[in-house]
Amino acid sequence: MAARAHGPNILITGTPGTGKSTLAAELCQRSTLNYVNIGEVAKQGDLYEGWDHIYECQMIDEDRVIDELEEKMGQGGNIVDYHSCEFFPERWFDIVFVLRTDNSILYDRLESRGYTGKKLEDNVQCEIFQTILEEARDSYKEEIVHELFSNTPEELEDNLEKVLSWIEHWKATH
Ligand code: DAT
Repeated sequence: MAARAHGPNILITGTPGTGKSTLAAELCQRSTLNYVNIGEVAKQGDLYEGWDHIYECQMIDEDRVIDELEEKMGQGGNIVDYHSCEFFPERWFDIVFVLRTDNSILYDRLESRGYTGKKLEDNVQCEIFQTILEEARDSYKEEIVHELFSNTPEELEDNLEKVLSWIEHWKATH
């Protein structure tokens, strides 16, 4: 099959709670692209390499996740959602969106998700220090990395329209 026969591959990344899965799921509803939630891929294939005692969660086995997705990503047409971005092969993505949320809004979202203590504080710090944005800029060509603000339903709608028009443009030019 020709490379990217099913369309472009898009990475949606950002601190937990910035709205990645909300945006990615809605984009998949409104386009022909396929939703790839890395947390779900790891869960379905039991692709873990141990327990993280600090954050009390499974640690995903990055190499096995990459092997699992390699063929699908080669075909194209995927929207990948994950809160980290440096371990993916750079060649996988045609564009990278980094979602950003104001600290106080993010704090409330994570608290209502049940995050407390260190997990809550560290995730808010991660957003304050723009950790994921810098990781994306270090890992991918600068011109394909775009920051999107995701504080309000209006911004969510703007982001949907921006990404959908980028997808249409990609399809018209490939
Ligand atoms: P993530 O997948 O990055 O962890 P999410 O999509 O689960 O984040 O969103 C976290 C919560 O915030 C969820 O209750 C939906 C809400 N949300 C997401 N984007 C939003 C936006 N732009 N405006 C208001 N609420 C939003």
